[in-house]
Amino acid sequence: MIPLIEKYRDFLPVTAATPVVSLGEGGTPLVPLPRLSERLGVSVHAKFEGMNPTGSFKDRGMTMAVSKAVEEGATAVICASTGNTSASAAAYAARAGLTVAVVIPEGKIAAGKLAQALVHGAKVLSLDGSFDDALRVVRGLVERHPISLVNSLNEYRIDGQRTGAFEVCDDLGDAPDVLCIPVGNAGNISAYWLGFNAYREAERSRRVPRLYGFQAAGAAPLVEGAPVAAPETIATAIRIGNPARGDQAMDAMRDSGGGVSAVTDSEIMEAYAMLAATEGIFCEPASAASVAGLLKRHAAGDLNPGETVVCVLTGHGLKDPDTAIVNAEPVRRLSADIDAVEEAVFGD
Ligand code: AN7
Repeated sequence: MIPLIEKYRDFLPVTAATPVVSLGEGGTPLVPLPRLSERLGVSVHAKFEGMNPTGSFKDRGMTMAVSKAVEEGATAVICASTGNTSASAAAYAARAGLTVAVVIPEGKIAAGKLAQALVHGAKVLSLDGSFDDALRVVRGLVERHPISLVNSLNEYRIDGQRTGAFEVCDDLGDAPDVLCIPVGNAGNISAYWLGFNAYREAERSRRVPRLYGFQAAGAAPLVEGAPVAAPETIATAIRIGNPARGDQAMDAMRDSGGGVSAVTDSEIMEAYAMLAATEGIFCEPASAASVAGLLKRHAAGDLNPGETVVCVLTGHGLKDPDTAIVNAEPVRRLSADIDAVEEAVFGD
């Protein structure tokens, strides 16, 4: 296992004294999507971040945030979360021997993520409110207590998440033309932009991509230009109405020549099902927003033929089994009888 911090040590604010807390994060596959590429006339790849140790991209930032928290003498960490940050914080805190509290919006976190936070021993606190309420509360708490905030407001999280951009460039031999990425609290898209620019400055790549960010239509404050008081979407990971890094992300998209747009829940679920059924990739609904968004940008004429596109699939589909099952064909129940099974398998 090569810890992500070791692989990109030159680009990260660590020293020989930093205790590296790692679970083998990063090094996720850049998977070509041949069917989608043929359909769109561009070369599409998925950066499958679901292959990180806790099943989401959050691990890239969490290895940094928790390593630095230990270096700085913290004994406890806290975050607000729509689910994946809490799963990652819980795992890395367990690894480091820190106590961890996670504050989540009531009833709106996918089953797999909740299971992870619980099994790693986090104190799980469910608020009657949205993610935005949870973040407001934890920001207040860290003012009152010496506890380390590991949301993406923490700069070390952003430092670590820049490595996603580094890996994309290493795999392609340069940056892609276009990066499509879901946007919630707007930390990851901000980190990718910093990463692509840092890599170009270091002459490890020659260009930077256009960034197309995508929010769910019911939770699209950056598209609407104002916070959304009651965000709602099936993609619970990005059910966020007031992104902490919204301005930074908007600047990044503008400077890159890209932009932000919204995708509906039905567009998200179509892309989700298509990826699973025709490309063999099971990502969570929020992640499929990047592919739903690519289809929308393509239809609007925003892509040039033959361009290289990377869609960041931020989390694994196994995070949210309930959404997968509810939206699929029902399981057929049969008697334990060869004729019944034969009819079911070979009949129409
Ligand atoms: C699968 O876990 O905000 O724009 O608290 O889990 O950096 O917030 C999750 C966000 C995209 C959006 N895809 O990233 C949390 C949380 C998945 C996510 C996002 C999230 P940001």
